[in-house]
Amino acid sequence: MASAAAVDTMPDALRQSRYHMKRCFARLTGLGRRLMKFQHIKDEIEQTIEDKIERSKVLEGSLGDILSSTQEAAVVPPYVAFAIRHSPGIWDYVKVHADSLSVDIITSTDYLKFKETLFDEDWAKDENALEIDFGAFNVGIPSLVLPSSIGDGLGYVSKFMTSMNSKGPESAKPLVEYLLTLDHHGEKLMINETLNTVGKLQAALLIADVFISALPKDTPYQNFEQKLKEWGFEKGWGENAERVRQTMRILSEILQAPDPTNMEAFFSRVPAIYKIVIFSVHGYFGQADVLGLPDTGGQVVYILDQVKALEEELLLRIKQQGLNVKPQILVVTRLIPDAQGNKCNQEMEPIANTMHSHILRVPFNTEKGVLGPWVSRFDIYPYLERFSLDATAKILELMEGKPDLIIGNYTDGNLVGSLVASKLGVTLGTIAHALEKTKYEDSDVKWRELDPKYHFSCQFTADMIAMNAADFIITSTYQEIAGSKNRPGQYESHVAFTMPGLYRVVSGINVFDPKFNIASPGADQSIYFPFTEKQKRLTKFQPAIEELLFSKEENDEHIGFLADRKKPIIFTMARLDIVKNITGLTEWYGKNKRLRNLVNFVIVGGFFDPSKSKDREEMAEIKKMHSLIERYQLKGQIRWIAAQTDRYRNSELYRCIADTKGAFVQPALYEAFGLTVIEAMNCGLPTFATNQGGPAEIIIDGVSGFHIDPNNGEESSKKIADFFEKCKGILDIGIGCLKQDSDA
Ligand code: UDP
Ligand code: LCN
Repeated sequence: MASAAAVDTMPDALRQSRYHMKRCFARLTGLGRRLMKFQHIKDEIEQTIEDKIERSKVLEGSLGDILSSTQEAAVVPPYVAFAIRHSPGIWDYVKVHADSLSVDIITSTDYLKFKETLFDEDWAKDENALEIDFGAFNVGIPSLVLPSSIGDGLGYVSKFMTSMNSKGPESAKPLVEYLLTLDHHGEKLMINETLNTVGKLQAALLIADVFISALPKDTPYQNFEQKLKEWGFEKGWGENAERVRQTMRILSEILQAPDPTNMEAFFSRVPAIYKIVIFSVHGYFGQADVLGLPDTGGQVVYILDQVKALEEELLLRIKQQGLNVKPQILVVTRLIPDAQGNKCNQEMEPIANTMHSHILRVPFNTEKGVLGPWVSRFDIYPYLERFSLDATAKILELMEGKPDLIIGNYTDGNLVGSLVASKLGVTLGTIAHALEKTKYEDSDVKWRELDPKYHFSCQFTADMIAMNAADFIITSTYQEIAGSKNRPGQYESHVAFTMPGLYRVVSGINVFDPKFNIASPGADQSIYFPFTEKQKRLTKFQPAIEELLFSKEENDEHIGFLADRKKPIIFTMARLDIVKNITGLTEWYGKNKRLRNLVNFVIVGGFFDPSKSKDREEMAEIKKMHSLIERYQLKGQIRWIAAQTDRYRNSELYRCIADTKGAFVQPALYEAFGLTVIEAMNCGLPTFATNQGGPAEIIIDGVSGFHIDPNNGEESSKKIADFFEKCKGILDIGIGCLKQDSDA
């Protein structure tokens, strides 16, 4: 979506500051062909117009607004092309001639071509270069307009359906037709062919209402089932008279004069889903001894939490609607024959605290047989098509038919989900929480350079196929879809982008599509509760945690030691991915003497021996950790603990850190959501978390925690040190007062 109005003022604004602007543009083009980010452009302008007053005069008004909304600029002398983002999801592209300062509003396609010339000029000029336009398939699909409504798809769809059903008596016909399709194993639900028109349904609902109103509210459905059947009603309206009457009233009101609240309420009662398949393919997907292993973190925790919640919800709805159906949920993942002492080599595993949910593991079959070892999520693509076929066969067998809903998670699960859903003709929901594209700067235009390591050409293609195939997309936050004021969202970065030499995406996804819905993950409150709830504390873990944190010896589980155990602890826990930036935090700590004097530092993550890891990034990070501990002489102040796999013990670890009056720090270069942030906060730890990604939306800076800038370690470590200094000051005053009291 673009707003040409804002850039319409650009020619005038440039004209008014012609002298300074000509110098600025000469400076930009003087640098030669390049891609520049906002900060870089700002620095150049500041250096050109040295005088502060002059500079602010020039940058006041619309020119300043436009420049501050610029995400990047492609410099191809004598032109500079700007990608301007006015607000989430709203972009304009303009091309300015550096000498004449003439301004042309250009299309996203032209902007991408301009950008491509910086990387592969021949391809940029090639008329046959592959161009992808998913937008072309969206004609006629209703779309939101307001950036503030992005992510509230359900609310919008309810309103849209309300308006569609308000166009006269026959406009509810599709609703009647939909109800007629409902059945379970061939048994009709809600209505049968007797009620095949809006008029007949309305009349029958009236009669039924009079009849049911006369019954005691708790009369079981079976007692009046026969009567309702005579009028054309089938099972599914409710378990007793009260519930049936409510459901019928809601529908009668919709047929009389639809409104979004009733629309949503009615559809939440329609029995349509009993069997769900969730694809979460990569990593070690298990319930024990897997967390902290490469590629195995929040996604596993999140899916297992969701399965429990989904099963509870299914059971409740089935009961409330008066049906006698068993739900079934299968989490389908990869079977890893070379599992490292966990259950990832078992085909079926019941999911704890559920009755009808299982993990189903299907191996990666290749021409050479079943693949044994774990495979990084970046290298997984060659196996997925075959996996989809094998998984489909197994699912059909176990479910004795098709599932009612397929959910994908992360790129690989979403791609498999889209293949299986399209083959079986089943509704598809996708979840990503971590699209890789925004984690690595310019990962699209630099795809050639990054492909040997990350295979982004496959990953971004898979992401776009899945997100466009999805009937709905669940995101963790608003920022995941459309970012914040200054930073584009993860999905938004797929709107228009290019991989020079491969293909150009002129319309990859529409962030205003109502398929986007925000439903944030939570932390299991029965595990992650505040350290102050003494009676609930998991004291059985405390001796082991004491050893883990404070014993002086180094072994396979911990290295380093804490010489002064009275100091508070700053704590971090993550997989040792580069993006998690644990080495960054170690370096900030190493460099900041004040912080080192105030607090100890405890890390949980990875292994100590790089040769034990099969993950490229983890190996590099392990080596870096050792060299930082050496360079900054951290022993005595740092405790590095290997990845921990027990969620219960980890929750007590957070609380033990809180006992030391410590804090949690999440320093990621980019974090999609960040489960550790909410786990730590639930345990009562003051939390400092990256301002790049989900945590920026989870935490209100200075109110519920603190934002830190992973790209400015000095400022971030100062912020942490200031906090502890302030706390120490308050504590010293408190101790002073207590002493005075006792002296008196
Ligand atoms: N975790 C763990 N042991 C570790 C590292 C992480 O149990 O050594 C858990 C952590 O408590 C959280 C999840 O793994 O539940 C990590 O989720 P997050 O969203 O923070 O990051 P992700 O790993 O998904 O990128
Ligand atoms: C993936 C991530 O990268 C994390 O930021 C999330 O917290 C996790 O999934 C669960 O949603």
